Amino acid sequence: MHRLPIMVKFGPFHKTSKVLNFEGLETVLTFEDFKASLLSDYRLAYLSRQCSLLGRKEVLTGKAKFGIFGDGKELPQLAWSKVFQNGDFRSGYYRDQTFMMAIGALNPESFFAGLYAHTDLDAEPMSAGRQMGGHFATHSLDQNGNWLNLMEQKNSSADLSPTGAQMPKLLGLAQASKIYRALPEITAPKFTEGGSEVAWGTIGNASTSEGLFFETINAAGVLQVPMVISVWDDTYGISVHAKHQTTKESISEILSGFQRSQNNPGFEIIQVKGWDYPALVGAYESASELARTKHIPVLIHVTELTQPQGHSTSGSHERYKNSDRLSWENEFDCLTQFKNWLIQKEYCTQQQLSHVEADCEQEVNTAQKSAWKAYLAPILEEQKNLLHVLTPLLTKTSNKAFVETSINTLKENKTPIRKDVLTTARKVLRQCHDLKPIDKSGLHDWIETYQARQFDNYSSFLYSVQSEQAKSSAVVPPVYADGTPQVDGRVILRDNFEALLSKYPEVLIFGEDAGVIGDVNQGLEGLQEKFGPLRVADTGIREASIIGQGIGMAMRGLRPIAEIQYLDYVLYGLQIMSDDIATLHYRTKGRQKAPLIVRTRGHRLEGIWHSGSPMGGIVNLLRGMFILVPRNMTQAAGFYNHLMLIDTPAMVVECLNGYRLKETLPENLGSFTTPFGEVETLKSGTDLTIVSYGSTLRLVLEAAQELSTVNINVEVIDIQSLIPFDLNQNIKKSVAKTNRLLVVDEDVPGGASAYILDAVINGQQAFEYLDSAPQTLTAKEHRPAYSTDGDYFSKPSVDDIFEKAYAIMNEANPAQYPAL
Ligand SMILES: Cc1ncc(C[n+]2csc(CCOP(=O)(O)OP(=O)(O)O)c2C)c(N)n1
Ligand SMILES: [Mg+2]
Repeated sequence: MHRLPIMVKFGPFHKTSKVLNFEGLETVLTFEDFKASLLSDYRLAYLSRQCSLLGRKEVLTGKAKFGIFGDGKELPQLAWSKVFQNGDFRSGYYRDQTFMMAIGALNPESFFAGLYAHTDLDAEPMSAGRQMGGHFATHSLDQNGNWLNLMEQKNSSADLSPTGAQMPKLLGLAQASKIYRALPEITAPKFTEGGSEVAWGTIGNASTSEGLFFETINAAGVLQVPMVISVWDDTYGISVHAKHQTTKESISEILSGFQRSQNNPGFEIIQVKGWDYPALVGAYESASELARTKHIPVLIHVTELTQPQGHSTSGSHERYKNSDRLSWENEFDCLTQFKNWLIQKEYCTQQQLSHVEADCEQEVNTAQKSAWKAYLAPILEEQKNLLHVLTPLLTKTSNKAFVETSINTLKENKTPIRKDVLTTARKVLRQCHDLKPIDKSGLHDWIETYQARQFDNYSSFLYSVQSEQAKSSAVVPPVYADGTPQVDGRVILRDNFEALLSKYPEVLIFGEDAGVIGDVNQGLEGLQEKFGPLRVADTGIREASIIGQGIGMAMRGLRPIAEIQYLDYVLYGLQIMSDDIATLHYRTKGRQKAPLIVRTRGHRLEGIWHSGSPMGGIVNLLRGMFILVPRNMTQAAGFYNHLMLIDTPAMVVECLNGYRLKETLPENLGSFTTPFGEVETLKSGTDLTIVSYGSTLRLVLEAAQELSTVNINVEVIDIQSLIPFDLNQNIKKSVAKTNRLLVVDEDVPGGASAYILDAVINGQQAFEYLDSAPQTLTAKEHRPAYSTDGDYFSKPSVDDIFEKAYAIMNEANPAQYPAL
């Protein structure tokens, strides 16, 4: 679609006027061009509106499952799109279809493809049908997972449904510009040109009630990053009025304390009515200018917006809006107001606009039909193929009547979905249970092939290609010089981080107390002095947006290491890791990534909030990330080095009680690697396999020592890497030797121990080698109590491990191991 540059200033129009085009160059626009640009804006707004209207019908008539649209928010998005430049990023939510159309990333046909969940990425580039319609994205990666040149395109990070979840990454997307501007030694032509890229956020008025919003706003003010956040204010959050959402019912009013002043940096806060085209264009121009040139964050509160069709297809807004409100929404619909303004100013005639409207209606109808046909075509083909396989069975089976019904039901289905197809195949297989294997092998094969193909459609790309390759890549062991001294574990980490910061200019480490004092355990001691306050940085106490900084910067080519001070406080960042990072590669079918490393420390130390080990929750919520649990700092450093070579987001949990334990300092800092998904046997044995990880391993080894005094020879295995988990199945090999298994874990019962047991017993099929019931030894259900006695009575102890292992042996051979 041809769209013309914008006017710098609105006012009386002279024969020619100065304008700013998309590249920021001044050009001259004639009055005719200017009018044409207005008409083209009206056209796009109207086109987008028609998509919303027809979209709702498609859901209500059953062709699509759910619809949430951008009607009522068209005008501000047009104004925004005029100042959005190549290299810029959007982090928004489901109302932004007009903007996505304006930057050329969405058209009516792909809009409908998204509504129908078309699984072809060419037809549905946002997510290949994995996300609901209205969840937008552009591609940052090519089909092989390599970065595209983000400076040659307009970018949108992939949307999320949880309200406010677009905020944390927005901070990082904006901060990347600040880093690139301040550190020109980072060569990143695909991501920046002198840090002039703006990160643009959008959020609904009600969603500003979320903590993530306030946390991000405050952090952006502190960091002074080029972030422009637009609040689309339609007074409601589904049915809930602003009076229940926002103090004084106005987000810009309550945030007015953030307004910058002459001497005090802060936000620029702009309030503008969502139906006032010239005011909107002016607001976005000045926001862009401030953010782009001066890195000043801006909040644009766009008020008086409407929802012509209510919130979504799930309900009707007549239930909660009174007739006054509904008639006001009618009158102040931004499209209506824009049209009135165009006519009143004599920029367009009624006739011109009617013509455009008729055109758009036709275009949208045609696009819908074509998208539906394209969505359905492969499934109709699959249906046809299956019917070919099924029909011959009729002459063979004794259940002909049932099979015939199944076949006819499928045949008569003119709009099948894949579930209809596969479920018929599986049902007929059951109905043909009387047939010999040879007679139904065709159907068997068809089902197998079909299911395998659907893996690509619905389950692929949870992890990147690189991360798959890394699982089998060669490991670089640590090298030790003769007579190398033993040092505190934290020194190994510190010196290794120093090596990484020197080797990779794009590495940044930040977190609470990470800067000046070099983290609470001195693993970054002296590194801020050496590498500067941007590369080794203190942050506010705000875990979710620390993660967000990491996500956004990783999406723009940097290699952030975000530090969460303690494992117990990962919970504050867990939601956004789970919703955003862990799903990003999957939800874009491999077209976006955020190779963020989350560094934290935990396991047993002291008290309820400094010795938690909620690893079960973490492994369950963070599928899509690597979860690494090194037992010492050399293993941890090796993981950091290894992660730098791949693009998978990961969390590394250092042992909180291991920083002062002595380890030998390797020579090849920054380059030795700890393998992913590989266990390490710390002690070999023949009677019982004990698997564990992290801090608990030391207790296991101590117990193993004592067990040997009563002739129990246990094999001790360090899992090291919970995700990926023991790819070579070495635990199973150990169990094949010992025939007994004990999982020792300091998480709650049914936490990480259940994950481990499932992986070994079901995943590795180790049950066939077991002579004793597989056992787990875990912490108590409650959080660990304070002090040494609290630890002893809350977490597994050497005594507990000894007794549990002994009991297993006693049960197996009471004569040799009489009850204690
Ligand atoms: C964390 C979370 N809570 C609840 C919801 C359900 N939900 C979806 S949209 C919405 C209202 C959002 O209103 P607002 O932010 O004003 O945006 P609008 O839809 O009005 O544009 C709610 C409650 C959600 N998606 N995520
Ligand atoms: Mg709202």
